[in-house]
Amino acid sequence: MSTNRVAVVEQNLDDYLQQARPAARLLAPDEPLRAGSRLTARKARELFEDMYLSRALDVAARELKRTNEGFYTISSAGHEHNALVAAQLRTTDPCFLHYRSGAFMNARVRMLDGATPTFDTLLSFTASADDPVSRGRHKVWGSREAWVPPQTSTIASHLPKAVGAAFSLSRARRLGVESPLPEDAIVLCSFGDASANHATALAGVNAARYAWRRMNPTPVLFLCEDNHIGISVETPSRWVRDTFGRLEHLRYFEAKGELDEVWDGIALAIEACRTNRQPTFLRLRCHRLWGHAGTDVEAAYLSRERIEEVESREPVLRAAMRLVETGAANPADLAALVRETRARVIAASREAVTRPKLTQVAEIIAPLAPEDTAAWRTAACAPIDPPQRRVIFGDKLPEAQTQPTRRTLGARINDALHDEMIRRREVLVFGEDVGRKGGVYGITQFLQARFGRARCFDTLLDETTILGVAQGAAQLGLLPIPEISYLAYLHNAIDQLRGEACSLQYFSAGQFQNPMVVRIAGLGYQKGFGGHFHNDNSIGALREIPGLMIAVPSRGDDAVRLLRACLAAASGSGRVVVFLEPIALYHERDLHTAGDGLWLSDYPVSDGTPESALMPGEVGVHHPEHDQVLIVSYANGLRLALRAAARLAAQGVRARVLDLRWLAPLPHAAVREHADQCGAVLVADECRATGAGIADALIARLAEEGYRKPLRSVRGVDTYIPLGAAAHVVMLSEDDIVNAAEELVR
Ligand SMILES: Cc1ncc(C[n+]2csc(CCOP(=O)(O)OP(=O)(O)O)c2C)c(N)n1
Repeated sequence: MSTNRVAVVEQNLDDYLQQARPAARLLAPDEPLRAGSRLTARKARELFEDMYLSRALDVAARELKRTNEGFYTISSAGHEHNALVAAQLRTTDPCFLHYRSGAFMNARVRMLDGATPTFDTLLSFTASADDPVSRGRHKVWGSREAWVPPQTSTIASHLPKAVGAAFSLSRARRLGVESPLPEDAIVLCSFGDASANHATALAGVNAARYAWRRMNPTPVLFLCEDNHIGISVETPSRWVRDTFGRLEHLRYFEAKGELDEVWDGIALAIEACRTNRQPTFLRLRCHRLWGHAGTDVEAAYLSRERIEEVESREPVLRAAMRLVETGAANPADLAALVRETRARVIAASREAVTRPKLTQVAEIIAPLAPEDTAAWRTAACAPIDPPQRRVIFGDKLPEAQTQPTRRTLGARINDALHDEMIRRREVLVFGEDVGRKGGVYGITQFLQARFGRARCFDTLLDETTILGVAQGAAQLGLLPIPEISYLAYLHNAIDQLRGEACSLQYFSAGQFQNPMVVRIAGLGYQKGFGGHFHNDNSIGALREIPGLMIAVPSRGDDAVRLLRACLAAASGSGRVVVFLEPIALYHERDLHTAGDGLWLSDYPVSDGTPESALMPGEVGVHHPEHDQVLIVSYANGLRLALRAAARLAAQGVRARVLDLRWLAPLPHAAVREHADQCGAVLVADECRATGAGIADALIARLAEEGYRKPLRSVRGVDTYIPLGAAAHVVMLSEDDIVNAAEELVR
């Protein structure tokens, strides 16, 4: 068997077009291919152009790989019928795409003036900095003008955000948030048949059905491009239909057969989705040509007969046959089109390889973490409309002077959420139990009653969905504050932050954003729930995510000012921010002795002064007059460190305490400044020894910068947190801090 199946498939098309006889009568441009079909001859010829262009680009991709000038060979060959979907959507229907979407994109950008899909695609294959989507960072299918947020070749991870976008179409409108999309827009999300089994895909479909069941318009069209195989593993026959074809709250359609039949099948699905605003599933029969990617030798797991059978059914050849047989085109014209397309693609690929590549670190990472602290501060500190505050807070303004105002961390976060929802009408607060109950710890209390169910609502029990919905909502102009009720619950869903939310600006060169502030209740020491899962002192998985910002308040007044900065960074620069709340301090009132009330705080009003917010790098300093040892900490560790400092003072050791407040980016400059003013540095890192990297990072930085004074760290033990008293054996303690500080100064 010839190992070059690319050449075989190309030859099959050429052979057919050479020997085919024109139909007895050519169709007029507006005539349908078959009586009753909605596909006209003109449209069918356009589709063939888009489909064959995709094929020629796939051929070029393999040639570029062979000459080591191109870097991507996951092809669209055999999936070209997806062009028929694109051609029946509008460019104002957002699309989250499968990686085999070459023909889809050609048909979609055809609707835009001046689009250059051939060259754009070649620039992306060759990882050129001129690639208009990712600017050389990855091969992605995407387009700002055509509303296609880029996806890398991840599988299934885009379904939840597509559902979030569909859900948010009407939600944004209802809240008066300006929408660039028309009222009857729908959201398309495509994926493969093997990917349809992925937990994230099932989460997406489930979330869409659930949202619809709860009477939320959710016009998402799930397009399953079913080629019956995932890399080498065959999908059982009828699996997709068996799995998705009989679900309540999901309309199900199939499209297969000849070009015009596929067209008409797709039309029904799109129409149903657009008209009913209901989640809709469309199975599109596809055939995968040439293996999973250029590196995959299909012959290793598929028989020759099977490969040839697929080649005989492939959609470009079938489309050519259908066009010729129906008289929509004559074979000579199609042959000329094929020849001309091949020549054009080859010429463009020669040009593409000469285009610049990314070479500088600064250039590569520029869109990863855009920062504009001056603008963030202005936005974060601006006064909030007094009449609106009076409506929401009544006579109980959080800063009211007429009564004792000092309140706990939890209460202050709640106050700040109120203020931010007043300030920004696009803010949504959602998660498990945040609505009617007001959160497990009461942090979102009253928000639903005061701002309505459209702005503060309970979600289904799935963190992947929560973070997916946040992304979709954010892409449509809303500013989500999703809540993850416990830090340990994040881990089943962290790909939504790591692989998706934080990578969007990077892979779209800043053209798409999904700003959000994810509130996560976490860390150890809490008295209500013991044991692992509700106590989790490990944040390494967050700290390593490129571009993610992490703020960690420990006191109420700080929390208010940090939350403002987080929202301003999200809103102003599209940043994804985690606001990590130490559960054990939510309702803490005291610092040293019962009843001292030193962990309560007043409410810092947003009054236009720069102190109304705390930007990255702005640390908290306690006992600045002390200089014997600097104790650097955060969250629960701050409270332990302050208590330890008091004990140390009684023993004549003068400890200054620095609260990091931001764990990403870490405030290295501020730490260095105070370290220089003190005789030693002790990092009190409440996370387990390898679970945060805070102590590692700070000490390494000081050491590398030539800090010559004594350095030490104390940390939690590397273990899950056990139940009961055993927890205190493995978590960082006040004694650990006191002992280490004493040793340091001795
Ligand atoms: C989370 C994850 N697991 C596994 C993979 C590896 N992988 C990439 S594509 C693929 C097969 C997908 O098959 P299917 O969904 O049928 O799409 P097709 O490639 O056939 O179009 C696999 C297993 C991946 N990219 N991501």
